[in-house]
Amino acid sequence: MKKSVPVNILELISIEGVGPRTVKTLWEKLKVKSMDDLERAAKAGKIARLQHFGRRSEEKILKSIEFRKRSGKRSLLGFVLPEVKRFEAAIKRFPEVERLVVAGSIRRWKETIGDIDILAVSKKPEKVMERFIKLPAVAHVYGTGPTKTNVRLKSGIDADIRVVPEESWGAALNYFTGSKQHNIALRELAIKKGWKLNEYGLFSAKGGSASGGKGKMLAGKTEQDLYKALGLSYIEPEMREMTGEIEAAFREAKGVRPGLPKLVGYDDLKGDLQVQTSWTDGAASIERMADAAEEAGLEYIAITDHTKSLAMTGGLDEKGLAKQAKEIDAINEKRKRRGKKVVILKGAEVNIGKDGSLDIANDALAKLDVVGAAVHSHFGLSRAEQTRRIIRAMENPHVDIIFHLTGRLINTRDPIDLDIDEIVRAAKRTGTVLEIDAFPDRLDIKDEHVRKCVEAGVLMSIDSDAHAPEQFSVLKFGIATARRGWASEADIINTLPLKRMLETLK
Ligand code: DGT
Ligand code: CA
Ligand code: CA
Ligand code: ZN
Repeated sequence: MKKSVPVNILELISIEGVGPRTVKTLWEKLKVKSMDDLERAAKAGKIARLQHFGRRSEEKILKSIEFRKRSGKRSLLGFVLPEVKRFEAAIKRFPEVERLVVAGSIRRWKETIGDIDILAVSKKPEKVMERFIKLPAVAHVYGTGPTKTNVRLKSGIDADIRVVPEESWGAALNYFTGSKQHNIALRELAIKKGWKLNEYGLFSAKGGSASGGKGKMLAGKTEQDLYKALGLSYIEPEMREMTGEIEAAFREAKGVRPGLPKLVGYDDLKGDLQVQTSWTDGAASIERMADAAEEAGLEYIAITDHTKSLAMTGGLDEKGLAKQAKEIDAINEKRKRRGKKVVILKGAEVNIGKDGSLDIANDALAKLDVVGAAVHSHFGLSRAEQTRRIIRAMENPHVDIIFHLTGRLINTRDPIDLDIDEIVRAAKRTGTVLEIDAFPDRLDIKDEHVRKCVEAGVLMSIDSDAHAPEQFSVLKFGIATARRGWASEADIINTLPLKRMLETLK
């Protein structure tokens, strides 16, 4: 099949606006095999002349290709983490490895990552390197030495491994976790005290090192003792981005407010307020999604299928929502009898029109437990128009949450243009929750926006946007985004138990 149709389908459909049917037409009519072919055809005006295409779709395709090239090669953390975990587990099984952590941007839970930085403790580093380069996942060895090796994996991602001595573990972990800017600030703090900080430890005199230099080792066996010796409270990896965490950690250590936030924890969510089912574009029934949520340790979920103006998803109208409500009542009854814990809430992901109007009547919205509203079209409006549109939706007394506020798809689609500060003020004024959509290519709102909400006292939800039972596993990326935005448990509405969560909604 591949020989008779030599088309790079995955590459082509990764371009926004190009689906399998378009790929077929482009191949049949223009022999387009790759992104480069497509770009050439579009620039020559050949796409516009095809039936059902036209100049606008040609321009859209060119814009998407340009975006793809611009966004480069950083990988989405959520898409590569399963592979990273498998790789990590394989190395942990080496008998010579005593300790192992994946550091770098992965430990800081950045939304995209450049490479995998692995740090290990071993008394036989050469043996570790020998086994490491023989792992089946390794495609190419850039370089290997007694304590450091760089490779490329078969998936195309680069990985580094470094072996450090046990007594330097904390200093090395801190150094290789970064960020680089955070490290530099810590090193400057040390220098101010007349000390030296490097990946081997914190030393009392310049020129010291664990392996024989002058100066006494002051700290560095653990990260905790390192921060403490520098006069700081411990800073979580997600906050190490040089956005004020050093100052906050100083204040915390001295008992001055505001200190460091106590970040929302990875086990703190009690519910999920955005879940799709096979009533629209999800893959599974309401009941299966509830069972999966139960397995994921949740206590409640809101079913939020799309509404009627998203025709391609089979969006529900008022009648459809009423029918679904009856089914939810019946399923809740049945689950209760069987002693199941997860309560299913009635909701919707209501579509916001160009002017901020909603496609479901208010009396139908009033019957739902949770109303989410979201933008799915008109991504190109001006900042003023987009901002006004969202604020109008927030002003609807039934709209509890704005789902994936900016509509961005990381590496694929830019966010809509918004005045975020004005949106945050409007959310505060109207009591509307802003969602952190946890889907790995959304993470929307992003960490910076979370920080603004925390400062303004605007509540957020962390939702999976699950379209299939296994997708509750993405919630951790939303929690990480909240932590990167300095959010505490009290900032996240779905850390509340069901009754209090419902009372807190608008
Ligand atoms: P990435 O891989 O682009 O997503 O970002 P990181 O943060 O993982 O950076 P990477 O892989 O270049 O380096 C890993 C860590 O090593 C980084 O977070 C901090 C530390 N590091 C790297 N280069 C420097 C440097 O020039 N100075 C200092 N102080 N630390 C560095
Ligand atoms: Ca890295
Ligand atoms: Ca690296
Ligand atoms: Zn959907």
